[in-house]
This record gives sequence, structure tokens and C-alpha cells, in this order.
Amino acid sequence: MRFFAAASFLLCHAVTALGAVTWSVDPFNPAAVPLAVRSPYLSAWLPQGAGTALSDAWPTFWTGSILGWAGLAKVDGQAYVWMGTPGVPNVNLSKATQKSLQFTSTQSVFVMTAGAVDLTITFLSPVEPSDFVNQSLPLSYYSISAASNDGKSHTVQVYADISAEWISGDNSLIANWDTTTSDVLTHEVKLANPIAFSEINDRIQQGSAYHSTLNTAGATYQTGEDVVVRAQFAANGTLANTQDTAFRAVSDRWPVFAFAHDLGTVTSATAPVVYSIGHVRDPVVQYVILNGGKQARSSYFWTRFTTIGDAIATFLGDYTNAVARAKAFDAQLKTDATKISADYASVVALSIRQGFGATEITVSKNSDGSYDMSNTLMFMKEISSDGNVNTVDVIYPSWPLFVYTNATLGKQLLLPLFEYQATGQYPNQFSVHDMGAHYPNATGHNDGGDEHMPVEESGNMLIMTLSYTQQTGDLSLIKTYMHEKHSEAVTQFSLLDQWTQFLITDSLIPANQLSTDDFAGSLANQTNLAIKGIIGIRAMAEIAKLKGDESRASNYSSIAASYVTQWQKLAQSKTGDHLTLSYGDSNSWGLTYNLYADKLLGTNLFPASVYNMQTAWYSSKDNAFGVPLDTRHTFTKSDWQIWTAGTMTLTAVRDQFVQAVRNYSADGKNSQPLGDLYQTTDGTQVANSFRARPVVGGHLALLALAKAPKGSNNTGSTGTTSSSNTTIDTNGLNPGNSGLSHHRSAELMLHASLCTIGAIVLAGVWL
Ligand SMILES: *[C@@H]1O[C@H](CO)[C@@H](O)[C@H](O)[C@H]1NC(C)=O
Ligand SMILES: *[C@@H]1O[C@H](CO)[C@@H](O)[C@H](O)[C@H]1NC(C)=O
Ligand SMILES: *[C@@H]1O[C@H](CO)[C@@H](O)[C@H](O)[C@H]1NC(C)=O
Ligand SMILES: *[C@@H]1O[C@H](CO)[C@@H](O)[C@H](O)[C@H]1NC(C)=O
Ligand SMILES: *[C@@H]1O[C@H](CO)[C@@H](O)[C@H](O)[C@H]1NC(C)=O
Ligand SMILES: *[C@@H]1O[C@H](CO)[C@@H](O)[C@H](O)[C@H]1NC(C)=O
Ligand SMILES: *[C@@H]1O[C@H](CO)[C@@H](O)[C@H](O)[C@H]1NC(C)=O
Ligand SMILES: *[C@@H]1O[C@H](CO)[C@@H](O)[C@H](O)[C@H]1NC(C)=O
Ligand SMILES: *[C@@H]1O[C@H](CO)[C@@H](O)[C@H](O)[C@H]1NC(C)=O
Ligand SMILES: CC(=O)N[C@H]1CO[C@H](CO)[C@@H](O)[C@@H]1O
Repeated sequence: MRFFAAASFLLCHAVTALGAVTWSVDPFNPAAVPLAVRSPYLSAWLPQGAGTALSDAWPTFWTGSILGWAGLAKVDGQAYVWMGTPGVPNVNLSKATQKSLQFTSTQSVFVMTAGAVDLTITFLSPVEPSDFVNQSLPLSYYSISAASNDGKSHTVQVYADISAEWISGDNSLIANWDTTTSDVLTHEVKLANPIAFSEINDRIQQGSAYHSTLNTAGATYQTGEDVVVRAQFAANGTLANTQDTAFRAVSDRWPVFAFAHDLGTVTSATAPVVYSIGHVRDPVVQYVILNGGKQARSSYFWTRFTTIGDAIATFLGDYTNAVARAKAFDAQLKTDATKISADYASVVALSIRQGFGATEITVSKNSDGSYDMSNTLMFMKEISSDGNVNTVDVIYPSWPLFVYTNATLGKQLLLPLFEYQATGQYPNQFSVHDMGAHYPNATGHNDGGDEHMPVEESGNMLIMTLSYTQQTGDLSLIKTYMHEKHSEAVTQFSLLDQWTQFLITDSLIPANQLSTDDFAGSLANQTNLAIKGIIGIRAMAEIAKLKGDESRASNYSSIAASYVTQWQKLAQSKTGDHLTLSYGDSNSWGLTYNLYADKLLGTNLFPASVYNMQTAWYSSKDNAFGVPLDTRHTFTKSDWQIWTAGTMTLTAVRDQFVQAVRNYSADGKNSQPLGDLYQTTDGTQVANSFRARPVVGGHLALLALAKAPKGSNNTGSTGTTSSSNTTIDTNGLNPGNSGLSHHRSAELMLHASLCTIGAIVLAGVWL
């Protein structure tokens, strides 16, 4: 009751704040709009907050530092700004007015009104999980098309530039640049003194930014001081086709790299002017190999292109097809996610670019310099909370993104962890936490001094390994890492079994340790961590079975089952109505999101009564913006809420979680790329250190469940009264059930009162 009153107040307040937004929006105004988000170093956003237009702020890197990126247009001779906040002394620049914003999983589309003309600006960051070349290209598109908004004809010229802020986290460093003019116009900007694999303020100090467009009739270019180049366009509508060669610091008379296009006389919508923007470096990652050796790895796209010019020309030339592929991807995702709800579809759409934007697909070179296509590895930067490389408990929450889009990408992320630990250089019995303390150095932890999360990471590795194998039928991971010889130095080394032994010892009664939620503190006897470890043991039973080792399979399977029985006694509160946060602390509780793996793997290890109990419990614990992570704090994690939603046995409670995350994502109280750690009480992001993280891939948890192995028991449905219309009967997704939307309207009515929901849930479970 108390929570409900608070919720009404805060939400009314949020609606008032959003009332200030004057543009139409579909599906909602996110805290930050993805503009060019494709890699840890190509990550440009509009920090929109409660309603900042594209022409009201500079785009920023995910950290919040400014990326000079300006858009101008001339309409009947008057100059307008459509992106950024450039000012030019003695020039009358009007501000284009934002008319609408729409985002999908791959695109952000703005309509900006510049006098009698509407400019449609489409930012497209492709997501192409089935083609490693396309997925690994660190290039993004943006395009501009113009149309009269008063039925009359108008003359239109458009302009866009970037500054050298795209190449460093330190604006006092010296930049070099060059412009090439063939079929494609390309500005390349780089540091005068690059340092491989080195970062300043999370920006790589290596490689080049590329700003390109097709060299069509009416296209001009110029490089030079920001106010000079922008004044040239504002005055003339064209650029001078000249290059400034006085190389200087990023912030010294701010050099910019600009293009202009004359669209002539415009009435109906013009064909788009297309640009690409990218950040490219080679090599991208250094990776630990045998005996402490380091291997320099390249972006996978080099296996198809010999020069960056080829790659950019192909990319720009493919725009029409790329838009068609993006629309198909967006539509499929929307169709699939809308089977849960429109709220759900909007949350996953916002999560896709952010999830993929933390990753890079790489390839190694043979001794003759050719690429070894068989040696493909994917790397992920933790981003924001840390710069760690391939953090196991960051890959794990993101895992549903890969299960849904292409599970092979998941294997590519796990492989570095397997390969490294199989060299025997990592000294601990449990799984390593990450591949290196700071991206892009995947140099391992030969001293064993990584951040230890023993049960967490060992369980995660086993669960993801089985999930990958189930999704693809490819036994290669389990064949290689179960009982094989891995290197000359180490024989009969079995990582999967080694981690399982660790879990058998430490997961029923977990020692005082960190879980993935390290910011919440360490704790002994964590209920949720025990769930993870026990599922990990059971996952190994399945792995052994797939490998034909029946006796090991049945041994581990019975150990896991006996642990579940013992765990139930340890983990349940005295009142018998919820699981505790830690054994014996009856008043404590937390999100038991690790049960999700039991559903994703189809292992049916935990009894239906546990799922029903937790469903009833959470239905009454909903703050204004969701259910707290645990009783130690009022904050929560958006990813774990959606994972938990996937374990609910009633759609009303599942949707309560989904709505809470959607409400937070749209509440206008934050302006950074979606932060997964936030306050349930007021919907504000908790720390600046949890933004733009790939864990939002976990928002696809409900979509991934639809791909869980079929034919196994669904723990979520057993035991719930079958007469209840809100019972979830197929892993939370029932594509064949055309009545889903009908049911939803009934549930929305239930939402009228959380107390009512609680009562209905209790009735559904115990009556
Ligand atoms: C700038 O241009 C706008 C639009 O044409 C006009 O309304 C405004 O008066 C101009 N301002 C100045 C200072 O010239
Ligand atoms: C996943 O990626 C691999 C490698 O590019 C490709 O062969 C496979 O077809 C993809 N699978 C799906 C489902 O897209
Ligand atoms: C990848 O991009 C190329 C253009 O570079 C395109 O022809 C191809 O169809 C794309 N691949 C897939 C699988 O969509
Ligand atoms: C990566 O390692 C190199 C040394 O090989 C070092 O110069 C660089 O600073 C490291 N990068 C980061 C981001 O820590
Ligand atoms: C505009 O272009 C003309 C030549 O087309 C040139 O003489 C003039 O200086 C340009 N104006 C500016 C402000 O650059
Ligand atoms: C953990 O739980 C077990 C079983 O209840 C108990 O024996 C042990 O003392 C607990 N450990 C701590 C540190 O509370
Ligand atoms: C089952 O596995 C445990 C843990 O590895 C081991 O101690 C035990 O001997 C095994 N039991 C059988 C029957 O193999
Ligand atoms: C989400 O916001 C809507 C609109 O304000 C509100 O009716 C609903 O109760 C909220 N959902 C949750 C789970 O808080
Ligand atoms: C499915 O559930 C039924 C009834 O609870 C049980 O008898 C059966 O063993 C379960 N099957 C699996 C594969 O867990
Ligand atoms: C409230 C509600 O929608 N009840 C329906 C539940 O499902 C049964 C069987 O399909 C219907 O008869 C009820 O009307």
C-alpha cells in the first residue's frame, strides 16, 4: 500500500516533467539516444535526459565527454543547426526544431524542422550477427533527407562535420589528418603520437576516426578551424574543397572535418545524403598465449577488405541494402518481443546497440601475414563499472542477447577464457573473473590476482557452455575442455570438471565471497549464489551426458538433486513464504535471478513450489520502479529484473517487472546511456559507473527462453493452477497463444492495485 502511494506520486511527477517534450516519440524518449554505437571506441550518444533535442546538445561519448559532431542546413538562404550546439561569431544560425524521434533496435530517426523544410536524419548502427565481417566493421551510418513542409519548393544545402575529439580522451594532444577524394570523400583523423592498446579516459590512443560520404554531384569538403569552416557553409552553402595542414592539438582552433551537399530545389522527400563515421585501429587487442606470450589481433573485417578505403566504399555503397537488412532485423525483434508486450519490445529495442557496442570480433595472423580464419575470438569491454576484458559475470547477464541473435557469438566470447585457462597459466581452481584488467589488454591474470568470484564465475562458465551446446548442437567446446590434452605443458587437464569439483565443494554452503553484484558487498551462504552453483553442477551432468559419460552424468545429476533438497531447508525463510538473501536470515530476501538458468537450460532442477513462492513474494515487493535487488539496498538491476521476470509463473508478475524496467528507461530522470543499476524508489541511475554496459543484453532474457530446449518440463508452469488465465505455460512465451493480448488487458486491470495483484497471486498459488 505504502509503495503504491509513492509510485503514483512519482509517476505523475515524471509525466509532468516529460510534458515539456514537444516532439512526438516512438516508443519513448530514452535517457540517451544511440547515434553511432558499434564498438567500445565508437560510442556516440545524444544525452537527452528529460527532453534535449538533437539541436540542443553536443553528442557525447558514453563517458559523457563531448564528441564534436555538428549538423547545419541552409534553407532558402537561412542557416540552421540540426545537430550539436555550434556557434559562429557574427553568423545568424537558427536552431532547427525537433519534430519527432523514433528508435528501433538499430536506428534512431529524428525529424528536424528547419523553416519550411523537414530534415529526416537517420542514424543506423548495423547489427549483423550472422556475418562476422559486417558485425566487426566499426563504422556507422547517418543520412539526411529533406522534404518541404508547406507544399512549396525550397533551396536546401546540408552540412556535417566532426572534430578531432573523436580520437582521444585528451584534447591537448596533437592530431594529424588527411582528406582523400575519389568516388568517396574521406577525412581521416588520428593522433600524431599514437600508443597501441593504451587508453586515456576510456578513449583508445590509437587508430583513426573516418568521416566519409559519396562524392556525388554537389558534394564539397573542407578541413579547418570550426568557426571558419562552419561560417563558410553558413555564408555560401558550399565548402571550399581545401585542407588545413597546420596540424595541431584537438582543442587548438578546433579543427573540423566537414562535408556539404547541395540538394538543389526540394519539394518531396529527397534521396538521402549518406555518411559513414567510424573509429578503426589495427591491431585491436593483445591476447595472452602460451608462456606469457602476447598475440596482436586484428578486426575480423580485414579478412574481406585489404584497405580501409575498400571497406568504407563498400559500406557506403551498401546503404540501401543495409537499411533493408536493419528493418528486417528490427521487425523480427519487434514481432518476437511484442508477444510478451509492447513495453518489452521497447526495452529490448533500446538494448541491442548498447549490447553489441561493447564487443569486437577479432582474428589472428599466420606467420606469413595472412589471417587465420579458424582463429576467431570475440572480446567485450565491461564498460563503465570497470574496463575489464571478457568479464565472465558480464558476459553471463548479456548471454540472452547472443542466444537470441547468434549463439556462435557466445562461443567466441567464451573461447579466450577457455584457451587461456587451458594453458595452465591461471593458478586458481575456480574460473578466472576476466581476461585482463583493462581493455584492450586480454593479457590474463597469471598471478591469480583477478577479482575472485569463485562460485559465480565457475557456475557461469558451465551454464553458458551447456547453453551454447544446446543452442547449436556443436560439441566442440565440451569435447575440447572436458577431458582432453590442451597443450604440451599440461596433460589431462579438464577445466569443466575442475570447476564442477569446485562447485561440489563450495556451492551448497558458499563461503563468504562476492557474487556478480559486488557493489552490494560480499556475504556468506548466499541463496542465489548457491542456486547458480547447483545449476552449474547439473549443467556438467548434461555436458557429461552429451559426451557419452553416463556414470559421471548420473553422479553429478544426483549430487545436484540432493543439493536442491538440502538447499530448500537452508534457503527458505522461517515464515515459508520466500527465499532468504542468505541462509538463516529470515527477514532478508533478494532477486533469485539465477533460477533463470534452470529454465534456459531446461534442467527442471528446482521444484515448481519455489517458483510459485517467489512469484507471490515479488508481486508485493514492487517499488515505484521495480523490485529491489535485495534487502541491503533499495537499488536494483534492470538486467536481473528481466531475468527474474523469466522465472515468474504468472504473466501479471512477469509484466510487473517488465513495466518497471520500461518505466525507468523512459522516466526522463537520467541522461546517460542506459544504466543497469538504478533506484527502485525514484528511478534515478545509482552511480555514473553503470552506464552503457553490455549487460542490457540480459533484457533479451524472455526472448532467449523461447529458444530453450523443448520437450523438457517447464518448471514455471507446473504446480500453478491451470484454471488461472494468467498462468505461464511455455517459458513465458507462447507464440501459438493468440489470446495473449486479450489476457494482457485483463492483467493491466489487475495492475490497478498492487495489493489486488498480491491477493490474486496468493489465491492462484494456494487456493
Ligand atoms: C536570424 O534568422 C532568423 C530566421 O530567419 C530571424 O528570425 C532572426 O531575426 C535573425 N536574427 C538576427 C539577429 O538576424
Ligand atoms: C552465426 O554466425 C556464424 C558465423 O558467421 C554463421 O555461420 C551462422 O550462420 C550464424 N548463425 C545464425 C543463426 O545467424
Ligand atoms: C554484409 O555486408 C555486405 C556488404 O558489405 C552485404 O553484401 C552482405 O549481404 C552482408 N551480409 C549479410 C549476411 O547480410
Ligand atoms: C595495455 O598494455 C600496454 C603494454 O603492453 C600498456 O602500454 C597500456 O597502457 C595498457 N592499456 C591499458 C588500457 O591499460
Ligand atoms: C563564398 O564563395 C565565393 C566564391 O564562390 C567566395 O568569393 C567567397 O569568399 C565565399 N564566402 C565565404 C564566406 O567564404
Ligand atoms: C552457512 O550456513 C551453514 C548451514 O546453515 C552454517 O553452518 C554456517 O555457519 C553458515 N556460515 C556463516 C558464515 O554464516
Ligand atoms: C561422484 O562425484 C564426487 C565428486 O567428484 C566423487 O567424490 C564421488 O566419488 C563420485 N561418485 C561416484 C559414484 O563416482
Ligand atoms: C509503469 O508506469 C505506468 C504509467 O505511469 C503505471 O501505470 C504502471 O503502474 C507502472 N508500472 C510499474 C510496474 O510500476
Ligand atoms: C517432469 O515432471 C514430471 C512430474 O513432476 C516428472 O515425473 C518428470 O520426471 C519430469 N521430467 C523431467 C525431464 O524432469
Ligand atoms: C477472467 C477470464 O478471462 N476468465 C476466462 C479464463 O479462461 C476460461 C477458459 O478459457 C474462460 O472461460 C474464462 O472466461
